[in-house]
Amino acid sequence: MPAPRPSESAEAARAAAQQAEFNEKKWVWVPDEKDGYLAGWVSKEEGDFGEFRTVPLYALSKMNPPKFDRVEDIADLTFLNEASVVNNLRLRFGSGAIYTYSGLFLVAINPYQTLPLYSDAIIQQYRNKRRDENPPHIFAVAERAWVNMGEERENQSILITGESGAGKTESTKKVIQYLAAIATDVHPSHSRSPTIVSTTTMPNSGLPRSDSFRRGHALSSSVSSGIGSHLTARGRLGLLERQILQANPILEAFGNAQTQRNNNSSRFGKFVRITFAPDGSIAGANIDWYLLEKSRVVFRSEAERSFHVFYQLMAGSGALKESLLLGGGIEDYEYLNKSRREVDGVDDKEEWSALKGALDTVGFTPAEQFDLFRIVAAILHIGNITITSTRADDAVMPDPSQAERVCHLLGIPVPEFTRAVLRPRTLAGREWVSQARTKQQAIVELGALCKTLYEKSFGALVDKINLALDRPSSKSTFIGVLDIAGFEIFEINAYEQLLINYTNEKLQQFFNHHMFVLEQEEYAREGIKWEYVNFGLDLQPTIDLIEASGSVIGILSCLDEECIMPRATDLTFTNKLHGLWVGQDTEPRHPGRDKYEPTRFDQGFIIQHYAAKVEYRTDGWLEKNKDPLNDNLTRVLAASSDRYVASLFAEYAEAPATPVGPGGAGNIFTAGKKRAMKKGAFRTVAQRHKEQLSSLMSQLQATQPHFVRCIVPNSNKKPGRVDIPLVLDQLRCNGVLEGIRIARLGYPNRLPFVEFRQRYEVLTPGIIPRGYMDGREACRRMVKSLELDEAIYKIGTSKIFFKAGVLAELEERRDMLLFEIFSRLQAIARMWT
Ligand code: AD9
Ligand code: MG
Repeated sequence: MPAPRPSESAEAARAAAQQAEFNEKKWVWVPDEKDGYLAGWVSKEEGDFGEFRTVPLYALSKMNPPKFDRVEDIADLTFLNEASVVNNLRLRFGSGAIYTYSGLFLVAINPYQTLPLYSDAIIQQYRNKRRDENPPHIFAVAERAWVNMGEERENQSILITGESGAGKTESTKKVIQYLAAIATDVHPSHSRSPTIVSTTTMPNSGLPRSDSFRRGHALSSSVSSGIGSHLTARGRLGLLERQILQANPILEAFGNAQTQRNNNSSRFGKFVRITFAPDGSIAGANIDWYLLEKSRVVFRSEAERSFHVFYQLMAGSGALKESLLLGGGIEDYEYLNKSRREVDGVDDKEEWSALKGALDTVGFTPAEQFDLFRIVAAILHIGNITITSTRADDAVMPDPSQAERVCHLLGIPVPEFTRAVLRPRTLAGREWVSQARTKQQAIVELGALCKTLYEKSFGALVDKINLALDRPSSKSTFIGVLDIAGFEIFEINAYEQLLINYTNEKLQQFFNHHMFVLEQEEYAREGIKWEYVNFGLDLQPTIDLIEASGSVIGILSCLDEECIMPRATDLTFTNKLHGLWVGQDTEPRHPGRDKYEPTRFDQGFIIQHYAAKVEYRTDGWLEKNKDPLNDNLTRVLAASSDRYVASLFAEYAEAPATPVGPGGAGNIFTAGKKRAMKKGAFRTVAQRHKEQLSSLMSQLQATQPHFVRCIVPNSNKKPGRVDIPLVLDQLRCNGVLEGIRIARLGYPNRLPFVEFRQRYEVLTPGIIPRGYMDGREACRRMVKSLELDEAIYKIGTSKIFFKAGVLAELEERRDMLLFEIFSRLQAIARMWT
């Protein structure tokens, strides 16, 4: 063995001492209710425990030797158990390392403080570098996506999930800022340095794609400015890049709100695709959105706010408010004054200016901006309409002035609006009749109108952004960033949770399948035989249970059916579900049958998801799924004299009135199956979501995916605190532990032959002769001499693969040996001094 250099030997001695100390006991992780896991050692495996804690052996997990402390990739741990994973994350987080890899995942823990991790210098540090050349970082993920896209000419996706407040939207912004910064470096017209211009304007049509990307990399060192607003201020970014960055504050104003968990919570999911021209410069962007929580405009808990834009507008320009008839302040509007009005540390007036600036940059004309705010104002006015009732319980609007404001803003006639709300016309048999609504019905109707107005206007807003930014071309490729709510388990789980969890089940299946394919490729490359099971398919039964339609039915299609049944209720729906899957002779062929259970007390059911069993309560599902708006109202709006309002309801323009069903005034769901559906219109929430999700999935399937998992460290938004049980729950829900489970099915630890030999040859002295020896043969001789069981390793063509835990044992043997050697050296040294 060659003599180690002094600093190396000091380091090695310390490591060896740590390891030796570690070796003295049998260290384990002991489950603990409060802290998740406690470090402990086994004093006795049986018998009298005295004051020690007694735990069954199966509850213990093995601890990794100290060499594995703070590893950058959790997959490198030799004992892959929950406790070790969470301990590693905790140790790293404690030393400011918020990012950690876990195989294919990047785990990001929200620091709840500004860290110096995103400066331009750091961007440069990640430029053109492989994952293992830098500490884990969101920039490394963006960089890899960018390089892969260039080299392999394949679209890329970055899938970011996590629970509310975990940092998904911040991560998304970091990715986009990184891409905008590096793509600007390659864009000739954006560069001011003459050397860059002369180099990048060289014709590059003859070059392979990767070369033109590389060129950008090589030149990027001359760039010294920051990202985001920095760059914008200095004019480094081109208009398109600025527009892309500025699309975000617009989306956040209209789609985000203060909630108890996050002061800037996204109340919708989004998939943002940044498209790149063949030279690596940004060619455009496109945004798809999912599941906007539109009910927030009408109601939310007292501690939360409506969407930011309401408060920004109220803090905004007086002249505009005047033309929107918005007198007074927040306290004067029913839809705002019942809950929180301010967010700590946020100045709505400043945000208003930022929003206006962003709308200008993206290219909204003053008239288009007015349209957006007109809808916001109309909603506030609708909220202030007073409805009372007559003695016969018919709804009336005692003060017409409020409806007049609404109608003025929406460009519709007051009598027709009032009639549509109070006494809509419906077909009863062959007769058209006006049916009076009760006060409660009319209030609900107005609320539904506000939700629809807001959602449609949000859709139009995104369409407009896309029109400004999207320049599709057959030659461009994209990097898509998905920012979508992660798996949710609340005290009470409603329809919204089912849709979110269904989405996450599909995304997890996508991950599992992707990991399976990569693992399979790796084993095949290394010529290793292994019994494959496609872990991606594990989740299919649960997915089928939710989404199946056709010969076997799923929960969502059952709900759709129930929505057009006369006299159906949430209870009849729930019973129908039980009828399908509970009991002896029910749908035995249904693949998802085992994943379904009835609840014992409440009206609901339980689904076995990959993350956990989740109990859903079915109150209100029929209404939520129908999302009904009475078609008297939609027709009035479709005929609005205002072009914007009319365009929002264009799909209802020609709709014939429908016969009344037992459910109330006409909407398509009470009309039975007779009515021909117009394509694009009148779909249930379930249908729309299934379609959107399947379009998202097929886009993702055509990309090379990258996975980011955001974690919220504590429930108090405090820096530096880690609530271990909370983190563990998230690791279970976000698929990190699932990924580890899958890794363990194979041979998770792998070392190139050279590395294996370098590190462990000391354990097999004299086995490998001096001079050259083939790496594979050397490994083969070493494992033989180490007497490793053939079941726990595989030798590939360039790497050796191990089952979990094998490396820990080799480490232990190695460090014991080294410790002995160092002790002896120390003794000798003492003799000489
Ligand atoms: V929600 O599902 O939209 O409610 P997100 O998107 O997961 O949620 P968000 O990105 O909005 O959470 O982060 C919440 C807050 O955490 C931010 O407003 C920041 O104050 C804080 N945060 C998140 N990530 C970082 C970070 N990398 N550095 C500093 C951060 N602060
Ligand atoms: Mg968010």
